[in-house]
Amino acid sequence: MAAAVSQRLAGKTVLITGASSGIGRSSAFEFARTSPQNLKLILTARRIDSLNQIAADIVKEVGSGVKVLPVQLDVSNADEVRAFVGKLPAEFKEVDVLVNNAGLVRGVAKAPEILEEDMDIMFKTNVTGLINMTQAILPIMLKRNNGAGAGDIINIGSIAGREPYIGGGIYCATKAAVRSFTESLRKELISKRVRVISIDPGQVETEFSVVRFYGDKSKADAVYAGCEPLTPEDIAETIVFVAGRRENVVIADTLLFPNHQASATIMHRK
Ligand code: NDP
Ligand code: 8X3
Repeated sequence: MAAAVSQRLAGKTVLITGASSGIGRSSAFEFARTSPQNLKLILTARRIDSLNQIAADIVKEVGSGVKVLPVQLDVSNADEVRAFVGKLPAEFKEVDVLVNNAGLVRGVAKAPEILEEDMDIMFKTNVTGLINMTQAILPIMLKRNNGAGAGDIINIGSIAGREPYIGGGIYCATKAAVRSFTESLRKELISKRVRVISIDPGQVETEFSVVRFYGDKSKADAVYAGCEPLTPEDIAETIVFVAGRRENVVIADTLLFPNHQASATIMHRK
């Protein structure tokens, strides 16, 4: 099975947003390990130093069969996203797989205490950023095969997009918007061979909660106290799995929980 996935991914160019940490970073390694002979990876995020280190670590681990291009890109900046494709080197322009992973949560405030700044950054990153990236890359996928199209758009949503919870009014709304956009897109592209895929994780331990609590690591750690969250590698394996299916197979929608979780808020803690 692994060999088939490796063959299907061989020669592809995979673009991952938010690749400097967590799920995006793990996905970069997972793609490289699965198809180490012939793969191109475009890794984007705001922290270019982290991306450079990840690129070096990947090549060190799997060898030069994987070409890695780290690119500083703030997906919340529409001008940067608009200029992004034009600046890609020719050998990286033919993006086959777009993993729209960049995203964040800020705070646990309830209305009417939600900060305007937090609201703005969550919508600009999680929603507008994801849509702008999709619109930038989609024309590349659509013109393949004489207009029949080919490619994968993998959007990272969340259980939060299916089930709003107290203190998550804005984050949940952004992920519900991602879910809705993803479903519209799949319908819009039904006559094309572009696969539109949604992956909704539950609780995953990454920098996510540290960002939510504005850098307060002790508050972030408390989120995972007494339970065993998913790891970013768990989600990365799923991302590579869906991208590695036979071209006619669309894993349209996936919800992943750790074993102690049954909904956004129902969790068993020891
Ligand atoms: P991390 O905080 O570890 O990673 C988030 C990534 O997004 C980082 O690489 C960060 O890079 C990047 N990012 C944030 N803002 C921007 C921006 N404006 N432009 C470009 N990149 C940006 O968290 P996760 O790995 O957990 O999060 C990845 C995705 O998974 C998110 O969409 C999140 O909503 C989703 N998710 C996470 C869950 C969890 O429990 N952890 C559960 C469900 C979904 P940088 O700071 O360098 O820009
Ligand atoms: C992250 C999962 O439940 O913290 O998307 O919103 S949750």
